[in-house]
Amino acid sequence: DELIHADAVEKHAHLPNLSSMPYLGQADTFFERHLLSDALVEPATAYQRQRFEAMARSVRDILADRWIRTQRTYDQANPKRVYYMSMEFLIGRSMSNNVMNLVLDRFIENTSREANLDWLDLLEQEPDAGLGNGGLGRLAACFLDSMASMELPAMGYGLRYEYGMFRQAIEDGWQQEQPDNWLRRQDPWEVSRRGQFVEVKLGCSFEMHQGALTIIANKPSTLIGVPYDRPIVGFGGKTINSLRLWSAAAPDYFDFQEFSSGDFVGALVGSIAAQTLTRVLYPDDSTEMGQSLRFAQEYFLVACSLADLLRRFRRDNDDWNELPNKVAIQMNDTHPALTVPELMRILLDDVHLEWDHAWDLTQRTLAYTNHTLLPEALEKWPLHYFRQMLPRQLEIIYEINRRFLDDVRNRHPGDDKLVERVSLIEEGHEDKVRMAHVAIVGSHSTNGVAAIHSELLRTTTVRDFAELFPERFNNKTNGVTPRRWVRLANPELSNVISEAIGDNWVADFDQIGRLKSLADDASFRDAFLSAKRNAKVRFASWLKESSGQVVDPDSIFDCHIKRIHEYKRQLLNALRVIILYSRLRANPGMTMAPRTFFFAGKAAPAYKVAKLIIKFINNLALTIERDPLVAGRIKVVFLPDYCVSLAERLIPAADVSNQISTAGFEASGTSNMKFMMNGALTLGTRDGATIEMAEEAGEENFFLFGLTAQEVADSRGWYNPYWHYENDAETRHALDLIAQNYFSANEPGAFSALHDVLLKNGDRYMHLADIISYLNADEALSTLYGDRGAWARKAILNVAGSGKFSSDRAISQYAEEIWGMKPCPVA
Ligand code: GPQ
Repeated sequence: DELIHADAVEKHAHLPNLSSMPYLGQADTFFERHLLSDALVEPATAYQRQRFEAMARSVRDILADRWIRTQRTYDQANPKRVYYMSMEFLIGRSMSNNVMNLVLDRFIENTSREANLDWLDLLEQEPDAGLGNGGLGRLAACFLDSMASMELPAMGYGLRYEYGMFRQAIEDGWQQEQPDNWLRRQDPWEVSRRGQFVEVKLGCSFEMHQGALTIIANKPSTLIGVPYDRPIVGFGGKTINSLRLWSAAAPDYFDFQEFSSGDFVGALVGSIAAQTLTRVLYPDDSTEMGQSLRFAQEYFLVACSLADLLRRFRRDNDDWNELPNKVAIQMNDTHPALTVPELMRILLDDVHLEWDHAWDLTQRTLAYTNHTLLPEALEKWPLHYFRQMLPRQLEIIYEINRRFLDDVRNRHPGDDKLVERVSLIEEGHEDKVRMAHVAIVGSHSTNGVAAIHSELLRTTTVRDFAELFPERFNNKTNGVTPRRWVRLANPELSNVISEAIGDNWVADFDQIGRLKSLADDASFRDAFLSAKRNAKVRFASWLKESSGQVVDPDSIFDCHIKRIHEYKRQLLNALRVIILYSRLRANPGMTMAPRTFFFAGKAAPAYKVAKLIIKFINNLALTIERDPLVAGRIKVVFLPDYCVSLAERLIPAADVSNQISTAGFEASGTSNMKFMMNGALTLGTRDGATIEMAEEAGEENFFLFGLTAQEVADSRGWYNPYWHYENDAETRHALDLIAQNYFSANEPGAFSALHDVLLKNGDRYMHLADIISYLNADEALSTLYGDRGAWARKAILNVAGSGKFSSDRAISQYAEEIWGMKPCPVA
């Protein structure tokens, strides 16, 4: 049982010795008490889910003292605090992560033995907390881990969606969305703090009409935000921060007017509408989204969080000038950008500061992270949403804009075009507020999430702003936590690493660079390869058990797992597979290492092309499966319901990581980093953080291909997919197979829309331009696979070069360069 190491506490001698705590001696009684008094069952007859809850409660008991002590330390020291505001926190499961960070291996071992528990099976009882769509939400979760591990006084603010990201089922190849009612059973980690509720005043009301939440414009109402806290355990269990999630509720008092008019039931039923606001996460990722309820959710997050953090600030400080010295607010994309007008509203209307004073404090407190260059993903909210729901905040935005544009006119007299471009308001047949402009103008820092992304942000997307305020722009390349993504997800590889360089790399990931000198060490290579092979065997047996699918652990595990999006080019990967398949069919005697191509990812429910891509990959899988000519040589597997726990299983088993977005479109990517840390080789374009990864590992250890961002931009005007179709026989053959219904014999025409995307509609993401170089890189990679020593060497150099991509590094740069913060260790 790899998760249980009897010697773990000794190995982590530099961490606090939790095993000296008195209750660890009676672990089983601890656990049994929860079964008896919370679930009222006899331990012997308890269901596995009840055991999970009792175990989680036991772990919470252990961390409770430290959690309270962390808060007390902050209250006494009154340090500068950072608030990470995000509409998404994709945290996944908490049990094993908390156990790891608390170094409770021995406690778990004792309890499991004495209570006769199957620990690994118990872990499966916990649903993923899927409160996010993809990279942006997972980044927020990794950042929380790093902030706590680095002892920063930090708090995450988000929404407590009752329904997280939908569950994806595949039926007849098509994605079906199923609700993810993850809170159906009480979550053992969260603590409700009803006493700390806040009030949110809105210019509108909510009513239910035919089962749907409806906004009633210009009828002011009050909502209640109830906070639910989740512990964020820093590595070693020294610091335990909170993630505070808001749940919407109606005020406890009735609407007296309706009550006195006799409509007792009506007044109560009305309150159901309010509670519906935080019911569900919008399942859109980097796509257009304009629902007014989403707008209301965003305001609700901002209003609750600001009320809460300012109440705390006022408790500990009496001078409002201290605000930027005591509070940093990081806005995770523009989703919480209403923080700008809301903070201004409070400082003007409630605190009664002068405009300039309020504006100075606002700008110095706020900072903004941009996560995309895709124009359709930049939020713009119709003015009438503001008029209906937030009239005062709109007035404030107008005034911010008036002053800002006056300043621009002063600095650039006569440049009306510039004024039009930078205005916070976009005029058109429907006027809109440009939220990215609000965020940039209202804050002191705007950062991108990888070097190339920050550069393109400065030189293209918001170039005018970078010229007006150059000092505000900076880069913070993303990172991921090596605790969850290596130590926890890949215990066997972790042990191989620790045997070689000690275990300090878990907390100080720069140490991983020491593996470099072992890349040529034959016995280390062997240990490394054997850990990798065992991870593949484990994945294969999990897959067989959970779905019946059989994959060969001796084939190359080639992975492409992320949201389905045209710019991420799952279609390019599919074209590669079709061409390799065609080569094999044409020449069955050719030598080629056996391959398994894994795809996984969800499509936004309204994104038709993305859903069709899923169907296409599934049909491709079936066609290949049914072809005896290629049996045992290539296989395509679409893994349904991609989520954090699936990533934790697959990434350790991956040989090849596909990071193949059209250059210039993927802001950073973060799964690319997880693959690298787990010893996969990257087949990728020069995009996002992949560029920096190759720099760190050495380009000779990477498999880069395709147009650069510059080349993509330069050829935009004349690019013609038909040229590639006509001039490359393999490309043409692949497209013809699609057109001839080779993959849709029983569904003629099913994929004509995809054929159109690639040819008739101009191939916006330039798939065809990159096919040949993709295949060349692929061939170099699959040939290398035959030379196990050479493969191991490159893979080890990749792991060794991944030090920069720890979220600890990213967070220390945010803390130093944006927040101006220092650690506040817990006594
Ligand atoms: N990202 Cl705008 C999302 O996951 N969702 C979004 O709505 C937007 C961006 C991603 C982005 O596509 C990746 O390249 C980044 O690595 C990730 O954010 C974190 O920065």
